[in-house]
Amino acid sequence: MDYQNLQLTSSDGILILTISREKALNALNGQTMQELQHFFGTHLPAQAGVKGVVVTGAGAKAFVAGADIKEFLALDEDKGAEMGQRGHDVFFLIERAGVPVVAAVNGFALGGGCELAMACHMRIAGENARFGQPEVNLGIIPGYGGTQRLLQYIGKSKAIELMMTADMINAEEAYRLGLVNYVVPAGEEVNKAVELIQKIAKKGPIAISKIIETVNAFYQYNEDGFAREVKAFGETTGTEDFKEGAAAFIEKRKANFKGE
Ligand code: DAK
Repeated sequence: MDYQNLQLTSSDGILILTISREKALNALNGQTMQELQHFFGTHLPAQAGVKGVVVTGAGAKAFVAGADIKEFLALDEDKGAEMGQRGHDVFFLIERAGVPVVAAVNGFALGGGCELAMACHMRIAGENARFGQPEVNLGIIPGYGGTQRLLQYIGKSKAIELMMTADMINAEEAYRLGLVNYVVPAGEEVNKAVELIQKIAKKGPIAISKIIETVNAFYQYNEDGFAREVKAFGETTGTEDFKEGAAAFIEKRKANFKGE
């Protein structure tokens, strides 16, 4: 698929995915959602040796300012439900990716933009980042998983307040609440995200994918996360990576993981 609204670059096995609708503050229109679905559902799983993905927005002002409000007027109940289902499908694909996905939040992350950042495994905020779920201003509620993920990250009390008031919070507050992992000077978000992925890439890749799977077991599927952990732990002990990691420790050398 040729992407119109996504720019994809690659550096040392890390894919940088930039949502590129700068004039609309990178708002997620239907086309962009289709492209995200293709990237995370088809393109990424077909790539070998990818260490991780950084998701960011074009320009210095916005990560993503939400779903494209200008497309809303064409919605009726059926189209709205279809749009909602696609959004959930896409954001689940991101959350279930087998490699780390890090949001580099370079400005406004509002509504669907905040939800996109929350579907990523970690978030790096530039000092100018602003987060919020302002859907109530439009008479709707967060519809791309925000009602669930925001409270997972920051707790029910503050999540309800932010969703009901539509207030925006700045990067420092987002860090204090646990919504973002790091705050960096504006313009440094992608570099920090790459640095984080490079650090993770030195670990056993199967273990990393099992951590994603196990954490998701509880949060996404309402499964018994402890039972899933027992299963996934067993699976990691059966890998060559585990033998290599243990041998490297004993031999006082760096492990050379192969993802086997
Ligand atoms: N959609 C479309 N265009 C947008 C946009 C958006 N969300 N946000 C900004 N833009 C456009 C503006 O219209 C403007 O375009 P022109 O007028 O120049 O053509 C351009 O981007 C620059 O924006 P501003 O002129 O407004 O820039 P300011 O610096 O003055 O303000 C702002 C920046 C981010 C504070 C402001 O643009 C703003 O408040 N934007 C809207 C933020 C927002 O409310 N976001 C949440 C959208 S609701 C669903 C599931 C999920 C959702 C929907 C349905 N289903 C289950 C069906 C998600 C909903 C949302 O995300």
